[in-house]
Amino acid sequence: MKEIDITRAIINFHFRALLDNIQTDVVIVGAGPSGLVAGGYLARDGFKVTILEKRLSPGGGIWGGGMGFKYAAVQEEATHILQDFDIQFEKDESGLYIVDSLELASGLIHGAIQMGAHIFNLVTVEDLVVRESRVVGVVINNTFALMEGFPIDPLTIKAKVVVDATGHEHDVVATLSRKNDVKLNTPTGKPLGERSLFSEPAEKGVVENTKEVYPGLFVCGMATAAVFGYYRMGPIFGGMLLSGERLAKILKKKLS
Ligand code: 48F
Repeated sequence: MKEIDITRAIINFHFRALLDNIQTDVVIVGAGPSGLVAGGYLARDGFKVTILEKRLSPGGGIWGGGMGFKYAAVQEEATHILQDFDIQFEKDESGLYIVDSLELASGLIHGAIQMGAHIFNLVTVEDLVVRESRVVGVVINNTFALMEGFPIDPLTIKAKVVVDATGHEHDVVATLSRKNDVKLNTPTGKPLGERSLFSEPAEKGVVENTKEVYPGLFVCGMATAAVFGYYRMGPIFGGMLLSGERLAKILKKKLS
């Protein structure tokens, strides 16, 4: 075993994967529950899916359950998604289903990769490529470079559609709106901002508002609440999973 062989193999595999993804069908920004579900289902249906995650660990807001207590709740309507990703759950006396948040995070990551999605961690989407009033790609940089504030120019990925799955931050839509004179598909043409916690309508709102917010740019998961002015819901994850599933159906129709 030679050290140089380890190094060569890692560099070869990484850059082969990266080169294979610089032109893709769907870029999903953010590897939280909604992005992972959408990415997994789309990849399983044969689309090329590239998920970009700025942190070291994909999984977004799943890992901490509620307040660091490692369980999360899921409604019955979403348990078929848990089954698709081979994640165990248990019925609570309230009628809700409870999952171990560590299994939920790792199961969604593993499932999405097994279904064929490509996840790149430590990659931050810092901007978009917009041509003729349409989002046609993302501008990416190394997370550490951005954290340190180094003056390093970014690279780009070309995509048929881009998805903002960045959660509360709604980073992609916020950047599009801030940097360009664009009118979003919202009542004011701008992101409306998230409202305080109200679980039941929040869970419905997140699924209903999974849609195209600007030509070529879709929104799913918690980012929908921030963009369309809905409530947050706390550690109940059915809405996130169903939002990812709904997005996959919408994009499958659009891209087919
Ligand atoms: O927040 P997050 O888990 O997104 P989600 O799918 O799920 C929300 C729930 O976790 C929870 C909730 C549920 O009941 O309220 O909050 O809507 O994951 C979003 C991911 O996007 C990454 C971020 O690190 C996180 O892992 N992210 C955010 N901005 C960027 C990004 C960016 N500019 N580039 C790349 N990744």
